[in-house]
Amino acid sequence: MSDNVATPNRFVTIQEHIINEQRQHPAATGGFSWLLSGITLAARIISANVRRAGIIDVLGDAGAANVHGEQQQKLDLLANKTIELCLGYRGNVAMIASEELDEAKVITRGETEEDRKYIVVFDPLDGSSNIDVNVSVGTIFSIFQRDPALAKKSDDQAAEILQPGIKQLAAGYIVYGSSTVLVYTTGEGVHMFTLDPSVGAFILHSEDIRMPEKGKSYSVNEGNANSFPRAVQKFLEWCKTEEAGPYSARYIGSLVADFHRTLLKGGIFLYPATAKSPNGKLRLLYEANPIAFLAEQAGGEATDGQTRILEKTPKSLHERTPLFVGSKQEMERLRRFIRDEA
Ligand code: AHM
Ligand code: MG
Repeated sequence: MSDNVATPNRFVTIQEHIINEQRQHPAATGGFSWLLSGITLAARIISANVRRAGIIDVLGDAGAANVHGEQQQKLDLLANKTIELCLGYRGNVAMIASEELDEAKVITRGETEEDRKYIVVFDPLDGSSNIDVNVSVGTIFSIFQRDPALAKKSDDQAAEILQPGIKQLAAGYIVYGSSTVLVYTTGEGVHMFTLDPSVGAFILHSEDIRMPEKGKSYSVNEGNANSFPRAVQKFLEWCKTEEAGPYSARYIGSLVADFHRTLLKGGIFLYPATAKSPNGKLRLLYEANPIAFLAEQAGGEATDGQTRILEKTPKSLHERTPLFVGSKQEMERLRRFIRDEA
């Protein structure tokens, strides 16, 4: 067994891991670790609710639509509230924004204005339309430092959130699958933890995960293929040829779960522009950015077909983007099809 896998002789909790990472930055005050621990607390609470869905009354529509016009599920709202509560009292969060909130929320509970230096954006329960049928769902988060220069340019304080993904301090996701797994990066590799529900702790599973350079599957909602850009259609045709493998198709319909497989096994995930979603379906700030940060940290790539995701500057909170993310070889092959069709 390799050294970076938890064995009965070595249990590393996520708290310990975060503190060890922080020690490598002598100027760190510990505030950032405190913030990350708020996210892990929220993850444990959401996981407990997801695990009891069907027993407690959390399944089904909440009876309202979010800013995207999508029906909110009870668990969407519960997960959103849980994260708000777990972060809102940490004292160093200035603003939060979420898929389920129409607008960014300014948090005023910090001790001083200087303490309130972080912005957290999140998708509280990604893939929630799958929850009623017991399919994996997840939480995605992304953390930025405030940028007062951006605020000065606008009357809207939320303008500080509109930073390119390259400025993320940390990002990660929790997948509520056959086990609950948390994956995060602070820009120094990608690390994965498994929740031990009996003791309520996230235990290190593997450090510095590398995405294989090539995988065996592609992941896309092919029901929309007729309206994909021609280059994407051609790439998918190629994936089915003998020359290519052929690749296997794997699509769960929960970004977190589809990306988690891609991270560990390699391959490619695609959500291109479609007739129904001409700018793509997924949201730049709290879906594509954190996933792109993790992918790059693991040696993979993420683009919108033209531009590296992490270099896109969002113009609005809920901006959508096409997303192509995966192993180096599949991303290079896709790029060639896109170039040939240009
Ligand atoms: P959600 O955040 O409202 O749950 O929507 C995002 C989800 C992603 O998890 C997933 O990749 C995608 O929507 C699936 O979309 P589709 O059903 O069009 O394939
Ligand atoms: Mg989502």
